[in-house]
Parts: sequence; C-alpha cells; structure tokens
Amino acid sequence: MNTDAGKAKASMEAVVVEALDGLKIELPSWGFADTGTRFGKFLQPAAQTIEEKFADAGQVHQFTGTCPTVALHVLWDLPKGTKPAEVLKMAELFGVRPGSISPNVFEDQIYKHGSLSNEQADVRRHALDHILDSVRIAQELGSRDVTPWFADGSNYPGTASIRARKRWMAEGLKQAHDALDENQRLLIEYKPFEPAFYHTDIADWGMALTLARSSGPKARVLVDTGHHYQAQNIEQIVAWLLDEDMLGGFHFNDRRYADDDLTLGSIDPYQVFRIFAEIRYYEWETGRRADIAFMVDQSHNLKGKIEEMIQTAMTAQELYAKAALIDFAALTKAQREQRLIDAESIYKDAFSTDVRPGVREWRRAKRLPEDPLAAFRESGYMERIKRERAGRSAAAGKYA
Ligand code: PSV
Ligand code: MN
Repeated sequence: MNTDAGKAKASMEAVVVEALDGLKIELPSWGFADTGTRFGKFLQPAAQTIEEKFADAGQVHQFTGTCPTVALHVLWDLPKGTKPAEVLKMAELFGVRPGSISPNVFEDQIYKHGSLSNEQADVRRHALDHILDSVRIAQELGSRDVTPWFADGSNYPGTASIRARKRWMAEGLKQAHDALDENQRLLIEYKPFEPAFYHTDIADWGMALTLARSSGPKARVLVDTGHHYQAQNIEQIVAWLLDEDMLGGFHFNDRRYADDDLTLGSIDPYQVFRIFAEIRYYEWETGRRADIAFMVDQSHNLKGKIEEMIQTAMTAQELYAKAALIDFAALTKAQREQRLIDAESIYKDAFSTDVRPGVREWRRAKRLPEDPLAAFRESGYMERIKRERAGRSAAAGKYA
C-alpha cells in the first residue's frame, strides 16, 4: 500500500504494536470463582481451588498473551499450611505467575468494627499480624506488590473517633511497610463507601496518599476505578498521582451506579481511554515509564467468567492502543496556543481511530489467535471444565 491512507495505516499499526508490547494486565483469582450479589448467586462451572483459578487464568493468558500474572487473596487462595513452592509450581504449569497479594482483614467476625483502625488494640494487632503474614507470603512467592484494602469505617455519626482511627491506620500501615523487602511495594486502596456507609477510614485518594506518604518510600496509591463518587474526574486523580510519583496501580472495572464490578469499558470506554491518555502523556513528557501495576478487579455474575476476562483484556488493549496514538507534541502545542478545538480534536481523533487492525497485527507477530474469544470458544475448554467440575456441588447439572 503506497497511498497516503496505506502509509497512515502502517504507521498506526507500528505505534500500536510497540505500545502493546509494554502492556501487561493482571487477573484477579477471585474473578474466576462463583460470586453473586447479596440477592443470590447464579452458578457457573467456576474455579473453586487455586489450581482451577490458575488454570482458568492461564486460558486468558494463552489466548490474549497479555495477562501473565494472577492477583491472589490470602484467605481465599492461600490458607494456612499452603506451601509456596507448590503454588509456584502449579502456576507455572498453567503458564502464569502469582501477582499481587491481598491480605483479608474484612471477613473475620473479629473485624466487625474494623481492623487496623479498630478501637481495640488486640484487634489491631490481629489485623497487623495477618498483613505481616501476607507480606511474608508475597516474599516467598516472589510477588512485588502487597495490596491491602480496608472495609474499616462506621455507619453512624458520632460512633467513632475519625482522628484516632486515622492515627491507628497510619501506625499499622507503617509497620506493614517496614516489613517489605527492598523491591516490594505497599499499594494502598481507597473506597468511599461499602460496607461502611457513614465514614470509611480510607475514603479517597487524598487519604490514601497521606497514608502512603506516612508509611514510607515503598508505599503508593492504588486506584480502583469503581471506588469513586459519581461524576468524579478519575483521570485528574491519575494525573496528580503520576505527577507526585505516587501512583502504584489500578484495579480496573466499570460501573454505572456504585462499585458494580462490571467489565472494563462496558459502560464508559472513553473514561478508560482518558486514564490511559494521562499515563501516556506523562510518559511522553518525562521520557520515563510509569511504574504502574494494571490489575483487574471484577466479579462476573452473568457473563462467562473466562470469556469476560478475555473481553476485558482485549478492551484494555484497544483503549491503551488508542491512547498511544495521541500526537502529544501537537496536543501540547495546541494547548499552549489555547487552540481548544484543535487540542480536543487531536485527543478525540485518537479515540475514534479503529485500532483493531493494529491489535491484530500485534497478535500475528506474537503467534496469537487474531480473535482470542473465538479461539477460546473453539478450544473446547469450557465443555471440558463443565464435565470435570459437574457433580461436586449443589450446582451439579444446574448451570444456566
Ligand atoms: C473492595 O471492594 C475491593 O475492591 C478490594 O480490592 C478487595 O480486595 C476486592 O474488592 C475484593 O473483591
Ligand atoms: Mn479493588
């Protein structure tokens, strides 16, 4: 193709191929397990053991080539007595590696009034011990990021000292931070509501940033895209955290109302593009790669879990590729000269570009199927696990 259109297509493909080489997306082990809403569960032949979770996640990586690690939740995946060497072997068998490690300080009865922020010192100690255990587990598994999330908060005004709880949280996080290896990180996640409905101890990015700073140099903020109020400008938070060198990672999901954990980009793909655009802009301007873990935190109740993860990875690739197409030199010039419509058009032209030929080119170069979803469906894996996993629970034969 020697025409101008042909040249433009070839250069678009080259940018996309290079960008996708640098994009890795971590899958959550819990996204392969049966979950539901508080009104009920619709069962699938979902993964129950860590081995099955690695197996299912391995399928996503096998067909997309972009999801080599699996985030693990200590209580759900690594009960006491688990041997790290066996976990590593199991993951390797399915072509993946353990990724970030999430302590769980929200499920035990003891945490009714919180964990690290609890009024009672023995509960705070119990939570800290579990987090320190999680740090050790991460070290044994070669995992870099420890990702605690706290349900701590209160439901009624006047029932808790917000300032005392802040200080207890800071104390605990600092101790967790100090137990990290040199190359490990503590990623602090915030969430404004649920399960606490009046105040949450780490409610927003400012609180997470304050705590990350007081914890020490290996702490950063984790942005879960579902953990914001409606209409909040998430990409501005991302830009500020990048500029402060304090953005550690993402938990990706989409939402319409609250923390809905829907498929990435299913409601608002432009939002995801705008986040990626801030990251690419920062990288273009500084000449440095942002040190960010891109993790998925979704729970799939209606769609097939493995298919939805493949769809998520494909969507992330497409939206990242679009952001990579922004002509940042031209954009900066238009911004400085206050040519608003030109700046906006440069930004939106990238979003409007059909990058799928570029993504397919990347897959061909990696010897991956051009259509990962179709290839997965043809592989027969779902039929096999339906057979293998039938008959072991009340769900036997009842999968919808
Ligand atoms: C809490 O809503 C959260 O986003 C945290 O990241 C937890 O680890 C995860 O969900 C559990 O599903
Ligand atoms: Mn999360």
